[in-house]
Amino acid sequence: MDKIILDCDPGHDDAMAILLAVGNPNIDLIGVTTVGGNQSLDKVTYNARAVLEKAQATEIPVHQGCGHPLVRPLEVAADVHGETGLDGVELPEPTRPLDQGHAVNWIIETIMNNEPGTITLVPTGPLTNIAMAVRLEPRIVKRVKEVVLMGGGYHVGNWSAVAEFNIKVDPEAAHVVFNESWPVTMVGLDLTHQALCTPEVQSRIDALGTDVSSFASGLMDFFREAYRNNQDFVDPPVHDPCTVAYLIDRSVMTTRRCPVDVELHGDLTLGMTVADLRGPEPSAEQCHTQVAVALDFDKFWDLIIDAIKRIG
Ligand SMILES: [Ca+2]
Repeated sequence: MDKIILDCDPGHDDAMAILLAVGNPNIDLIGVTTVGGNQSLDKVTYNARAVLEKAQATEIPVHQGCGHPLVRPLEVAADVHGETGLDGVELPEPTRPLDQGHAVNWIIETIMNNEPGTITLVPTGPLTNIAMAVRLEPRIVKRVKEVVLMGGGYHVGNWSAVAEFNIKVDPEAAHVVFNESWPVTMVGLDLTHQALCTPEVQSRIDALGTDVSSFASGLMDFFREAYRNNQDFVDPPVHDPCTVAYLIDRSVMTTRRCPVDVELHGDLTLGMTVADLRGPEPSAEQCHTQVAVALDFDKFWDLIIDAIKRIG
C-alpha cells in the first residue's frame, strides 16, 4: 500500500483529494502538510484540519508548513476558492489540535525514518515545502518513492496564458522539485481539465445521501460557480484528486515521459512548465519526469464516489 504525504492548500479540489485519500482502502495517508497558496497559511491549515474532521479521520496528523513562496510574495486564489479558501460549505470545528513541528521538518523526519522507497509525496499546492525539505535534507531525494504533483501543464495555463497557479505562485520552488533526480509525475492542466464535475457526476455524489456526500456536493456547487464566473468553464475541473487517483490505479491516466523544466525568467512565460515532447519517448532511465496526458473519466469519478461512500 502506498504511504502518502499530501502537501496541500485546501482549496475545494484539495479537499476532494483528502476525501479520496482517506476513503480509499489502498492509500495510507500518513500525514497532511499545508502550504500558503489558494489562501493564507492559517486559513488553509484550518481547512485541512476541518476536512479531516468531516472525513472522520482525526488520527491523521496535520503539520503547518511555509506561508510564503521562496522568493516572491504570496498570491492567493480568492476568486476561485473564496475568502476562507473553502467558501460554500459549513466546516466542522477541528477536535484534533494542530500537530507541533514545522511541516518541512516533519516531511524530512518521516522520509528518513521510513524504509527507502516507501513514501510518496503528493503536492497539490505551491511546491515551497517540498523545495525547502530537499534543500534542508538532500538525502530525501533517493529515499522518496516518487513525487506525483498537481501543477503545470504542457499546453495550457490558468494563471497566465502558459502558467498554472501552483507553479506560478512559487516557480523557484517548482524549479527545485523538477530538477532533482527523483521520479516526478506532473499531473497538469492538460489532464485535470478532463476531470470535470458534470451535473451527472454530482447527482451520483448527491445520491449517496450522507453527510460527507452533501459536503462534497456543496464544495462542487461553489467551485462550479467560481469556475463559471472566473475561468470560463461550464463544469469545474477537479484538479487535485487526480494525483491520488493515479496512485490508487495507474490505469486512471496515461502518461508521457519527457523532460520538464520551469521557466524562471520569461516576461510572458514565468512559471511555465516547459515539456520537451520532441523525438521518441525516453525511458525511465533516461528521463525522471513524465506528464499526465489522458484521464479515464469514469474510472476517476468511480474512485471518488466509492471513497465518499466508504467514509459514510
Ligand atoms: Ca491545491
